[in-house]
Amino acid sequence: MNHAEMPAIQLKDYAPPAWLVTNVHLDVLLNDDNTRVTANISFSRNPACAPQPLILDGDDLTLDSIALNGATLSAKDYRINGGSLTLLVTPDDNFQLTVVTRLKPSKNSQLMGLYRSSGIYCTQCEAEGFRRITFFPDRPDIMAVYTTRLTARKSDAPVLLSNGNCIDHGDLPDGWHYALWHDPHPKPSYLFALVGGDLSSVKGEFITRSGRTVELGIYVEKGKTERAHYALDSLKRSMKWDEDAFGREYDLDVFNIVAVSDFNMGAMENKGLNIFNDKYILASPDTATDSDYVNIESIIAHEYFHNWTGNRITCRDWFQLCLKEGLTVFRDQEFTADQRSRAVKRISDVRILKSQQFSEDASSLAHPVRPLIYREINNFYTATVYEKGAEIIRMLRTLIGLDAFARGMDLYFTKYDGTAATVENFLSCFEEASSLDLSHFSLWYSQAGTPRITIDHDYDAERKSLTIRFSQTTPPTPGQRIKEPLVIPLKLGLLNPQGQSLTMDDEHRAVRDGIFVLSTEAAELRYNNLDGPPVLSPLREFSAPVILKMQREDSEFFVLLAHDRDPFSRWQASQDYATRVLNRAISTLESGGQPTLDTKYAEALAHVLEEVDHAFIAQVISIPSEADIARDIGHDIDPDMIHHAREWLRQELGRNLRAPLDALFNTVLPIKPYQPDSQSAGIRALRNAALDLFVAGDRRSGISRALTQFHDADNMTDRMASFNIVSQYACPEREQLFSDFENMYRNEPLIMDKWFTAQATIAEQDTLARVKTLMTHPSFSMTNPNRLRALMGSFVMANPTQFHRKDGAGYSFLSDIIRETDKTNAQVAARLLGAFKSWRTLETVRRQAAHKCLQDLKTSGQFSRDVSDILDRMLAD
Ligand code: B3K
Ligand code: ZN
Repeated sequence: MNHAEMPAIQLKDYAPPAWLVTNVHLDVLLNDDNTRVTANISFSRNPACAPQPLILDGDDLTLDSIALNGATLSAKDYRINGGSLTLLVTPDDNFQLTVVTRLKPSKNSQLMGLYRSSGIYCTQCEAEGFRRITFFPDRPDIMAVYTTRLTARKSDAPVLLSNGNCIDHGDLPDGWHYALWHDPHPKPSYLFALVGGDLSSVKGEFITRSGRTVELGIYVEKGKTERAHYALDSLKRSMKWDEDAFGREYDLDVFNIVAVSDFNMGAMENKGLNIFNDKYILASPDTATDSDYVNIESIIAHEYFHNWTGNRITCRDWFQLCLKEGLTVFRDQEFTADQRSRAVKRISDVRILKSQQFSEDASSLAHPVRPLIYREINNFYTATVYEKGAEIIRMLRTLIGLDAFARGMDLYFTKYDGTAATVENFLSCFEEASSLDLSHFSLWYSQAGTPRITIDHDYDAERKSLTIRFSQTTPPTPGQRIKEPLVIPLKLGLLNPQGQSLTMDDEHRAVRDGIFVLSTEAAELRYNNLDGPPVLSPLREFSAPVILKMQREDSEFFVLLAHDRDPFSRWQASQDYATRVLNRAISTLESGGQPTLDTKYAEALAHVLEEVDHAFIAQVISIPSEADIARDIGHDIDPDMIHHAREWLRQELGRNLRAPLDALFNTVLPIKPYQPDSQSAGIRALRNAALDLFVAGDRRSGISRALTQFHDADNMTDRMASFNIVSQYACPEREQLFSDFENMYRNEPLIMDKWFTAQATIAEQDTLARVKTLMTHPSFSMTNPNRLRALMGSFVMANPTQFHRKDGAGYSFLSDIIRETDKTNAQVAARLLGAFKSWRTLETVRRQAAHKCLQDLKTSGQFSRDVSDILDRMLAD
């Protein structure tokens, strides 16, 4: 496909549907490759629209029959054309259509619609998968009540689940059985789901605040129930939190979650029947790391929170995707902050935002949080829609205050419950609650790109006054050359050089509760009666998703790192200083010199190591990633040089911090028997971040310490951390370690994924060959998305020196993978292709190689809409 063949869908063309659906009755006979779906769909004319023919969506369907009010239609009564079915007879204002389709779930490798994963029938309908089950007006503003009857052989699928409540079930002759599910809440087709299979479950219950009992079930592959308890516990905590924090109660008698092993993304919020990638359900201390636990907890919460923000109030059209995703990410971030450490959560969210969203905003794939145009909607489930979408909600709360924000949310839930809403609907609730005009603020939804804020400050010793000048500019992005100033809330602080907080008013009292709102291209603040030049803390809590440019002395970073009262700013100071050191080192290395490290940095870190919030310290001593450094440089990037400089800094820090690190292992934080709580996880995070530096500083004794940890560990976190550290070094013990690991875990696919990833991310010349060999490993499969992401995904996304090999071999490898994967799973192929998105920022040789590779790919054949769309956007001028 190319641009010309892919119609552009534009927000400005939105029109309400001429036909509405009130009820859908589905009768699904699950029978492997002869599955039959009978859909009885009740239509009614939308009185608000001019009469129009009925057009239904369909994708890759075999139509058995179609009947209007019970009378079978003949071929001349309808037309099937590409992806649609048009009814050629004019129906009454209310009518019923009966559509019978045949499906082959085992042959469905796209993992959209109804498919079979390890023998389990399951569905994925968001965004446009329902049309792969039956012909239907597959758009989110059509909300209907669904009743689903599932029939299967009992031996094949003893468990039969769908949305809503189970209202009947029973046995049928010849070993068959059925279950009837009814979901009373009108919903869009993308939230439909069914599951059939031989699954085990853990069950629980939750009593809502109004006293209703909800039956909870987590369904997993047989023999894995022991690993589903944490997911169940996370679900209960999520349900309670949504009642306490947002006043939202669950609304059905059951809530089920099913884990499957072939899944295109993390999880899906189908009404009352969430379907998950098993990676985000299964956990035990022996099989999952602390970060796996954190992910499980937050994804369970995210999908559960969608019940209100997404399901009861859904999106009018797919342009409004951020309405449910940005808001729900914000809600799950707040949940985790309340369950664990707020500061550490903010730091890790900002790390993700910068690494994924800022890089997207700076790339040829940049787009607004609410795009104006798309060709393939699956390509817009992006960090911009999700993470920047969440930042907009956070800024909104900062701007209008906690109380008005809570009132606005309540209004939104009351006014728009049961509807398919828009960003405008959402913002109007906050305008009403705060009496503020949010029209300028709403530009955050339509303007792409990361704003640059420049801050200059001058201290006038004679007048004892400080002037701070702010200016903002947003660089052009594809399709948007001209940018307007945005409304940017900046949480500011002033400290004296001894690190004490200065609380004082600016001349015009423009700063309220520490927040200055920059809404013009440039602005100025003045503080008087200052005895000396203060240190400015410019963006506490990362109050806006911006890139800051500011002239600062090295000493200012050390003051902030040691004393700022906002832990996020302390962490940011550590990262900014490290970035400065790395940039200087790169210049020195480029001119053939040998960099040296100012010992003040190690001294500052040594002080931090004496503190008590271990998870926070772990974040401070983890220096910026190679991708972070590349983003900071922004152009003519040489990944080898960045790698070299970063290795140098890790070695220097490891050497300079040897004594405190040693003390930390031996006396301050000795290994204790495993405990799962978040404080113990913080200790593990710190010990392992410390181990990483220690090994960098002293390879011989470090590796032996890491190997001991690997073999002695009583939990997966410590085992995996030591494994990942040793994998980075071409030491004699490494291959033995790889094979020990393989022998321990060869029957555990999710753990083998970690093994694939560790090997795919080695920064050595022969890694590409290693990856190719691993593709033939018995644990690998080209059709399982988790395996693909673990091996190829990690190589192309998380191994900058080897993917961007100067000879272009990494690029041709990815092209080959795309060509092959696109035939079976277009969504996964398009995601992998995203690894090229920053190709324009590379130095000339690599840039030309990447460009040529993309051009060759484009001309080499027909691709899915998903891949063609990404290719076209990456190559557009
Ligand atoms: N809503 C789903 C994502 C669907 C992706 C479709 N390509 C999961 C989530 O965001 O909660
Ligand atoms: Zn979501």
